[in-house]
Amino acid sequence: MKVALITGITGQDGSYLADFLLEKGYKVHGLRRYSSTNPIKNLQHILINKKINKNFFLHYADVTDTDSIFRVIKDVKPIEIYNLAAQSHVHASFQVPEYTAQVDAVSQLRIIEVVKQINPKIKIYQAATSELYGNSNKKIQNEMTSFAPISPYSVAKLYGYHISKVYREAYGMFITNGILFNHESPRRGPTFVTKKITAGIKQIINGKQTHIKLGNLNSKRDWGYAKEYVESMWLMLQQKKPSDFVIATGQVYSVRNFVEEAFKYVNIKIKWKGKGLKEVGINSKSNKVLVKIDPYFLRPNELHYLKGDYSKSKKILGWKPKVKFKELVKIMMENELIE
Ligand code: NAP
Ligand code: F7E
Repeated sequence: MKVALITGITGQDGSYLADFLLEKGYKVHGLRRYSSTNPIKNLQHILINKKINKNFFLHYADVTDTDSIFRVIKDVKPIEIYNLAAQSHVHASFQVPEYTAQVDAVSQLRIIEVVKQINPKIKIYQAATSELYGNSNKKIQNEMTSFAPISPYSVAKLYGYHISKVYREAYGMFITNGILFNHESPRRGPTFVTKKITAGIKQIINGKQTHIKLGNLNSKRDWGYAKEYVESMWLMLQQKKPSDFVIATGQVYSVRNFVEEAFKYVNIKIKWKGKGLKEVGINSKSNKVLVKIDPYFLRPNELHYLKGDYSKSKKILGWKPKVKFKELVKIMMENELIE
């Protein structure tokens, strides 16, 4: 039986990847932190399912703690490691930059070094990110586009990306960087903009909140569906040679578009009024203000536009996105309203 180890298993991607690998017949091990506030929310469905939970194991460890990483890798003997653990919030990385560097940069080195010592044949997936591109002057970004990170998060991830390449080239280790563009789902953390919008709409409908406070409505992202992005991680580790791959939809929508589409799901048409910090989103029928701008959510440095070219992944991995923007919003809203 194949054995995989997932760091960040309690997060959005880690939990979908666990589902995917269990379905493929893997024995799945994951790291959980003592300090997690809600460590098993995304894993509850696995833990209660007797058919699959016999192949599922959680271990207390932290990617900033070398001894715990060494112990788990030595005990578990994985053939594949998916390093998804991160302080993954870009805005938060401006508030905890040093901590972000420890978790998002140095931890990848830590894992690679431990693997090199225990069994350098273990394949490693590193969660790189479209944030590496920063405000690129290219209209569409691919594996050849140069990086220009603009946040402590993306600078830390740039280290993770390069150190993976260094060990790949210097020691022939199988380490692949997945350059994934934004991907969302009902399991997205509550402080990321898509989940904040869908959860906010539910609160408004239930009369528990009057409006949603947001930051920059005009930034544009290439948003895909997390559940289908995790398959690409696995595909990357099944190749003969390690490489780096962009995973994206090739379509771009703004935060404003997301707000409009999500409200449309509950039959509310949003009209916009005012400018800058005074701009508001209004229910076009009742004239109630449903969206306000709060400067707290503006970033010291904003990444304005991302659009990914996934043609290399399509050609080599045979991967392409199925769920596009409108379907993604529908999946998230549908789930929000039944939760
Ligand atoms: P997420 O939901 O924020 O999950 C992050 C995971 O990392 C959680 O399981 C968290 O555990 C764990 N973690 C944080 N610090 C840790 C530590 N010190 N030791 C061990 N585990 C730790 O992130 P995601 O959206 O699933 O993303 C997965 C990975 O892909 C991340 O590396 C992210 O940076 C990267 N990425 C994400 C996107 C995206 O759009 N989602 C795009 C590109 C790249 P707790 O539950 O204990 O907090
Ligand atoms: O912001 C704007 C915000 O925090 C998206 C992470 O998974 O994807 C994610 O990073 C956009 C930004 O995601 C709010 O300014 C407006 O322009 O949902 P987000 P992100 O920063 O793109 C990349 C690829 C990763 O690698 C990261 O790990 O939305 N925005 N108003 C807001 N964003 C938030 N969070 N909250 C707001 O109120």
